[in-house]
Amino acid sequence: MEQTFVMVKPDGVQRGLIGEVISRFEAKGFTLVGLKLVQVSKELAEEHYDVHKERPFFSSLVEFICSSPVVAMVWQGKGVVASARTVIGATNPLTAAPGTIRGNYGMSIERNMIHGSDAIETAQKEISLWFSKKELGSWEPTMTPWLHE
Ligand code: IDP
Ligand code: MG
Repeated sequence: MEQTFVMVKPDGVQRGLIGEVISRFEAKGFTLVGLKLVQVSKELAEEHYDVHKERPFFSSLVEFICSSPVVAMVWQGKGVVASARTVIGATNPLTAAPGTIRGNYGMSIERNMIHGSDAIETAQKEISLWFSKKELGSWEPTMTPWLHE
């Protein structure tokens, strides 16, 4: 089953929006299979954002992600990678569609509250970077037949 990595960034945690993020994915129908609060190390942040290492904002992004705890999650479900990105909204919260998490709660690209993997392959890489196999649950919610034919 498809899985994606979602992280509530330090600003989302500090603003008390962890529950809001979890509620959105739960209500949509996705299944939570991994969840933890992490004080991120510089090494982990640099590895996670490795594709952006040449960008001018890389060092301030890494510093920000390490500045206060994040909440790391793995969500599972059909089409969850692309769907989570839709629920999260565009990178810049000012132009993110209303109704999306970033559209509803953010104003700045440097403080856009949440991360979601951008492709199935990236999701697999990020899940194994952030979680050990033992930390991931395997379960099927009893509501599944009410969400899928
Ligand atoms: P995404 O989070 O929507 O996938 P990416 O382009 O992968 O966006 O960028 C990763 C993160 O880097 C963004 O969520 C944002 O926090 C930060 N970022 C992206 N572009 C900029 C920028 O132009 N200035 C400052 N920070 C940026
Ligand atoms: Mg990205």
